[in-house]
This record gives sequence, C-alpha cells and structure tokens, in this order.
Amino acid sequence: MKPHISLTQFIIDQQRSIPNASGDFTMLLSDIASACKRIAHAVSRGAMSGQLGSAESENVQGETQKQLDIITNDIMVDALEWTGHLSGMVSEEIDEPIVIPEHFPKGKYLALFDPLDGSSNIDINLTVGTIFSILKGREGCNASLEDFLQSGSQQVCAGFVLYGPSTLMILTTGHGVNGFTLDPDIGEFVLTHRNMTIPEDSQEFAINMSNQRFWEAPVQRYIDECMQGRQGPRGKDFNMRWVASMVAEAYRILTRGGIFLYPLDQRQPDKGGKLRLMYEANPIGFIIEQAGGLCSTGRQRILDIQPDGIHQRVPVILGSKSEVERVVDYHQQT
Ligand code: P6P
Repeated sequence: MKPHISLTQFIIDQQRSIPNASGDFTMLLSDIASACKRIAHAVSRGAMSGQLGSAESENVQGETQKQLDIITNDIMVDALEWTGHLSGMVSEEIDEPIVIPEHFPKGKYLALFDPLDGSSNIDINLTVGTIFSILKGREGCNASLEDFLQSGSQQVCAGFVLYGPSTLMILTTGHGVNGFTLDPDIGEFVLTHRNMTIPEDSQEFAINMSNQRFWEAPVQRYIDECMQGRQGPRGKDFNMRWVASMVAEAYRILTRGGIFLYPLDQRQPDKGGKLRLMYEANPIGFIIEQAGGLCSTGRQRILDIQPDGIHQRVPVILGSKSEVERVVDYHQQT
C-alpha cells in the first residue's frame, strides 16, 4: 500500500503552486508541527509526569493556570522564537506580545496560539488541543501590538492539534481543510482526512446549558426549539454534546456536522463572551468556513471583526451552515 503523504510533502506540494515562494511558510509549519509533537508527548505522560494540576498562578484571563498550560506555552515559544520566520508571537498565557530575542532574526510572519485549549480537562484525561493562527507581519523588525490587530480574514493559515486517542492536526491555508494524524511509529504527521467538509444540516448542538438563564433571547429561542424536538417548530429531535474543549467540539462538527455556541453572557455583556478572538475564534472560524460552515457572533461574521485587543473576547456560534444561519436570523428578528 502506498505510504500516506506527510504534512511536509503536502505543504511543499502547495508551496510549488505559489510563484516565488521562499519556503519560509513551509519551515514555519514544520516548526509548529515539531512543537506539537513535543506537546503531545508531554500531555500523554499524564500523571507519570508529575505535571498535572494547578500551577497556583493566574493568566491574563484571570484563569488559574495548569502546570501544563505553562509547560506547553514554553514549548511553543522555545520551538518558534529562534527560527527566523516570526517577528512576534501572542499566547493566551502571556499578557503582552512575545518579543523575538535580540540575537534571533525577525521573519515575515506572526504566530498567535492557545497552547493548551480545554486544559480544565487535562486532569480528567479528556481531549485537549493546541490552536494556532498565522498572520503576515513586517519582516526584519519586532512586531508592534498594532501588527497583531488584524481581522481573521487576514489569516494566511490556521490549525489546531487534538491530543486525544490519536494526535491529529487540522489545517487550512485558505484552500480547504485537511487532517494529518501523527504516526507514532515514524514521528510524522500524515494526511488522513483530505478536504474535510461540514454537513450543511445537523441535529446536534453543543452549549454549556448551566449558563442558560444568562443567554440573550435569540439563543434562548434557538436552544428551546432544539429541546422541543419533533413536537416543536423544528419537527426533529436533537442531540446535545458538551466537552468543554473547543477543539474537540470543532473536530466533531467537521466530521459529522453540528452547531457550537458560547454566546454572550448577560452578566458581563461588555466582556464579549468567554472565548478569545485572536487565538480561538479566528483560527477555528477560518477552518469552519473553509469546510463550508459558518462562524458568527450572532450579529457579525467572526472573521470580519477588527480586533481592539490581543486578548479580546467574543460570542461564538459556529458549525453547520443552516443552523448558524437560523441563529443569526433570530438575532436579526430582535
Ligand atoms: P466552560 C476551554 O477552557 C474553553 O476555552 C473552550 O475550549 C471550551 O469550549 C470552553 O472554554 C468551556 O467553557 O464554561 O464550559 O468551562
């Protein structure tokens, strides 16, 4: 049987169709893949590593950090800062943009990442992941804060790596969505999911129901109708999932459709929601759109948002096109 195509071969094949491509992007993706292999190893060690549990510290989000939040952040920074492909980085775990050390060359790209999304699941051995977004920067100089404040539609690449029963990278460079499984026997990500597309219709929703009393009316209406099932206006029964790991929800939706909602919470409307725009909603939204789905705040396409901060939060409604369109329509009716 012909061996699977490796991630590197896949990206180089794409690079060959781009006139005057320097190869920088190919090398940057290879560096990210190497970092994620290291993270997969660290995560797989589980209790044997002695690195589970809280780090007794808080991140910029005011969330208690897990030891592995910090360890995986350091793996990403250590793997990417020296490569000469980046002029700066943003991490969920670090307040300010990460400056490329003086003695390293500054490249043409910017990397933004959540090094361990869903880390509240790490102590209970459920799927977590790394989310990354690549923007164009200014080659040769350290990135300013403003350099990062680009809308999601400016992304040149977005991906996430799932650390689950298998380690799987889901990637888009704006030409569809492909999945690469880490083959532990050879230490390579290999192409296993070509041209992933999301079913337009679905009967599965994902939302944290414990926040129901704080949702706005359009979301209340949508979920209420799903809960009424075939006796209600939708005329069909729905199923519900909630993993509390956005990467796991996104992958499930890529494979069988569905809708994921983390809506505005009326307790803190100015906070914009829980999920972060730059390194959660934008990269996952780019992937979902490239697979034929939609990603909205309910009022606006996520990838159109002009950010005003690197840790800005937004409401997120994403997944199967017809379901997201329905929620957006309900917002327009209010
Ligand atoms: P809750 C993980 O912390 C995360 O950022 C997303 O991955 C996930 O969808 C959400 O928060 C879970 O939030 O409030 O259900 O714990």
